[in-house]
Amino acid sequence: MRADEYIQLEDQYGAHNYKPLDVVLSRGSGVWVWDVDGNQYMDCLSAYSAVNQGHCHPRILSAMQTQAERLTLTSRAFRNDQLGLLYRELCDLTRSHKVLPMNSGAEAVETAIKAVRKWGYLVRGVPENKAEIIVCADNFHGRTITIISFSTDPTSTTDFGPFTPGFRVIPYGDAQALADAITDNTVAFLVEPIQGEAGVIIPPDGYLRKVRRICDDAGIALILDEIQTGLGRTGKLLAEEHEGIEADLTLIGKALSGGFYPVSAVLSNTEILGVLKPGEHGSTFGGNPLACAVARAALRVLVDEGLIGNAARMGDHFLSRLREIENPDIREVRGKGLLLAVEFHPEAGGARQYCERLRQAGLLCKETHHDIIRFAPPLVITRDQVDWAVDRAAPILSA
Ligand code: IF1
Repeated sequence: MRADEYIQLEDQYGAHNYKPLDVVLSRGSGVWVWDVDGNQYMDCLSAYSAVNQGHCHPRILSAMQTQAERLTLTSRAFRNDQLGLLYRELCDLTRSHKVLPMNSGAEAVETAIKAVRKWGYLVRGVPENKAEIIVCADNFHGRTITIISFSTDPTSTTDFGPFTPGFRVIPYGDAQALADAITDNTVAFLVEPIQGEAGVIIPPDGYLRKVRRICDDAGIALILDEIQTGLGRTGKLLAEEHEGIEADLTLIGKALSGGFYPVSAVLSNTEILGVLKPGEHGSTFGGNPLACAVARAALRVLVDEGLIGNAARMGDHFLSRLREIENPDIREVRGKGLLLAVEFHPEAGGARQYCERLRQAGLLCKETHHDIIRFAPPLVITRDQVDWAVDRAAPILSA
């Protein structure tokens, strides 16, 4: 079939809840993907940081194939020989005490919301149904009704009401606003260390340290959503490490499977996840042996292949080269590790036009919030590949 035939099928039979670039991909390896016509592209989105280990990583593929031939799904009504091993390896790697495995990132967020609410009622004595969670404007934590209930993006919320109560929105990056918003019914603060979807919004230095201290002083839980910033993306295993803090609940997903399988998890100290008793929460596929085997391999690849340090080094190089681009239409070039963004002034006509031209040059990028292009290649990228990317992007971003 030709590319236009694949596109026609998607448009005819699929809901139009996305507006993708009209590139029909059929193969991937490392930082590269190929379309059905054999054209090669560098993937500068990494499936929104789910393919940090590079496309179709052979070690993860092998782990998936081996496990798939042995045992894929048992439900949590029984135990399996992969879950405990993943728990221990995740806790050792992240200095966590407890893990609750789920599938999508949104399910991890929902799990954290349920856990901190219950913890608030049982441990902090918050009156029933009065628990409040503080979140930030311009957040992105997923697409479920409860999660969009605290979104400030009309595209995510319009015509989807009624919404779940119990959330309070404050400005991102403003620690004093957090302190001012806490009430006796507050149980947690949920925040991204860097706001990905909002356009790689990096908070002021020290923000997370201040937030950690405010949560400690008020006795509320700090929930860090590291579903996009975690697992090496910002040049540390977890973005919280840039400020030397530890969250009470840490949410991970996406690259936890290297893009092979939906796997997410809530990492926590014992006290908070410990409030959940048998039968109170779960999921058919949560913690299944195939997901666990894939996740164990994905974590091993991150560590064994030095992808975290590589993300820091290649990110610095990528950022410094992008900052050499001279174009008065560019408002800012920013990033941490390999989570980078180029923001244009609104008068420049939007980032989509650049993404279309970057695609013609062999780079697959995605615009966000109209004026921002995200550059987030797989963490396996080499210096030569960064130079390959910028050599092609610079003339386009300069014009
Ligand atoms: C889409 C955005 C990114 C996330 C953070 C939780 C989740 C996500 C920080 C939920 C998911 C994905 C969702 C995907 C596109 C992508 C995205 F553009 F939507 F906002 F990355 F920025 N926390 N982000 O980034 O995880 O349930 O999707 O597994 O909805 O189109 P999920």
